[in-house]
Amino acid sequence: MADEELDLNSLSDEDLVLQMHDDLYDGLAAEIDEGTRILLDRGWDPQRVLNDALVEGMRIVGIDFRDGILFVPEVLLAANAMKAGMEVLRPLLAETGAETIGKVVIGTVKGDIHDIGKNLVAMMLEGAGFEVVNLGINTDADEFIAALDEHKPDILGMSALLTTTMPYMKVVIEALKEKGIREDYIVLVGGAPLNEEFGVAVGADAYCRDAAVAAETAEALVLARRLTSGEAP
Ligand code: B1M
Repeated sequence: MADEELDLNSLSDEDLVLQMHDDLYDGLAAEIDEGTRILLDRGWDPQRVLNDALVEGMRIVGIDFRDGILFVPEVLLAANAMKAGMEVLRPLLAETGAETIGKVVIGTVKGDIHDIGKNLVAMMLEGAGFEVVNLGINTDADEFIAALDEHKPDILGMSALLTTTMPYMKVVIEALKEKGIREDYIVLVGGAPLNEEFGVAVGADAYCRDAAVAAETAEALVLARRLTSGEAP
């Protein structure tokens, strides 16, 4: 096939990004790794590579998944390819000159195995100077609470990608209230089906639309809390 011979380096930036959307769709992890490196070598900002090549490619996959054109096995391959690109970007996105400004425990809630967005949030938080304890997927209230007890973070972050799993965030927050520890933590929630209203309804401190907003919000709320508690920022 002609595609197998394609030299990604010979493509213009625009064509390379379109090719990466195709490669992500086809679950070609090695090509995504290579394309990501080429764009970085050409001077692209890591955030631009992430948004234009990877997240946009995944958006296209999501549309065909919704419409029944792609199925779980194919989407898993696409997710795997996306992760290959994210691994190249990870050290750059998590690069920070700043000293540690706080700690975050984050996980995808019970019943939900989507982790790409949550992992991106974790990377951006690291980039903003947070130490991140990533609990992974399918995390229940007991696991969240055990991690809070163990790591004593400033922030609890929860991710959900399914309308069926997002209500579990309220279960976790209620469990924190029952234990009398809700106010010990800033609770941030995010995930594609959520919105501001939902964040308020479940009793979170903030809903974060994307990874960049999560990092900004985390920083702002931690600094605000330190100022009100009289701690030095
Ligand atoms: Co799933 N899936 N999936 N899936 N999947 C969606 C979410 C869906 C919208 C697809 C669709 O129909 N269009 C749909 C949900 C419908 C709904 O509930 N309304 C869906 C479905 C139905 C399912 C299954 C039920 C399918 C089935 O089995 N029949 C099943 C459920 C499995 C389960 O969890 N129990 C399932 C399975 C899967 C795969 C395993 C195949 C795979 C996941 C692989 C993985 O994550 N390792 C998968 C994928 C990849 C998707 C889509 C295509 C892409 C998700 C993604 O990674 N987006 C997705 C369609 C879509 O969202 N367009 C879909 C890219 C990522 C960068 O964005 O995750 O939104 P996102 O994260 C953003 C923000 O949301 C925010 O910041 C991130 C970065 O900017 N954010 C946070 C996220 N978490 C945050 C936490 C925070 C803050 C911000 O904390 C502070």
